[in-house]
Amino acid sequence: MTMHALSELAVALLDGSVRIVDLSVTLDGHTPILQLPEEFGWKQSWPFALEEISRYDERGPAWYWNNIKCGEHTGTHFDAPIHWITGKDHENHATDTLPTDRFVAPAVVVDATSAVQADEDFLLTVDFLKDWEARHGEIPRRSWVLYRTDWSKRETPSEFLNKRTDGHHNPGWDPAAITFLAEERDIIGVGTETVGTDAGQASGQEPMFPCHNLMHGANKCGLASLTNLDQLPPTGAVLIAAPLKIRDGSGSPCRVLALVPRS
Ligand code: 23J
Ligand code: MN
Repeated sequence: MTMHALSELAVALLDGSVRIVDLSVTLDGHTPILQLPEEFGWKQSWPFALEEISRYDERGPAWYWNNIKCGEHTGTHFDAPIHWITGKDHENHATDTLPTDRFVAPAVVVDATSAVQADEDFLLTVDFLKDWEARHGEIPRRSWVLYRTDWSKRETPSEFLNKRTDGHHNPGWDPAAITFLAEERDIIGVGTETVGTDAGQASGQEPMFPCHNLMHGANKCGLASLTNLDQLPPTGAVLIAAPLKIRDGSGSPCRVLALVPRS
């Protein structure tokens, strides 16, 4: 008699042969957020803020709760296809309408830490992905591709955002790599450790913000500000990443968890 996969999972979660790795950053007033370019900065994204309503005190003797406030793209967050103009005409492309199969899916981890150590503006290429595939097998369709850079290990918000006089500097994508993943591998989306899914200098790429442009143009999703990617195997993890069900939302902070076989 074969057990159902879910019964096996339930046992594995209990006996520790499947671990749960938290890929999310903590939200507080210091959580780094993207600054929009001055010329478009009519409104800026709200940083995360918390207002205490009561904490077992005169404002509420038995209950603790807070008001919270932030932009949709704050901390570890989900980018829905509707986020970018190229994705605006897809169906079911917003946080409330995305099919739930986007929220639980396998993940592969492409380790580019040494390339990024040598060049903080490193752009991941098709050749890099094909070299990864030669070692780990073809990237399965309907999976997340997580771009490990160890960028999340940067200790201060200013080191993490890495803003200089000529703008932000952090790794990103060669546009052809995004087209390859979207069209030839039919992935769910990509996840990065940086504040957004694109390079710091992506406003100067062609097309500008290629990951946003081409991923969302292909009705695919993004995850940004991930952490703990160094705790994942190159293949074999299952990701749970679901945005809040904001009506017509472009994205949402989310708790991203990875189920990982204990090695
Ligand atoms: C708008 C413009 C550029 C970027 C972003 C948003 C994000 O990173 C985001 O969180 O979607 S890079
Ligand atoms: Mn975003």
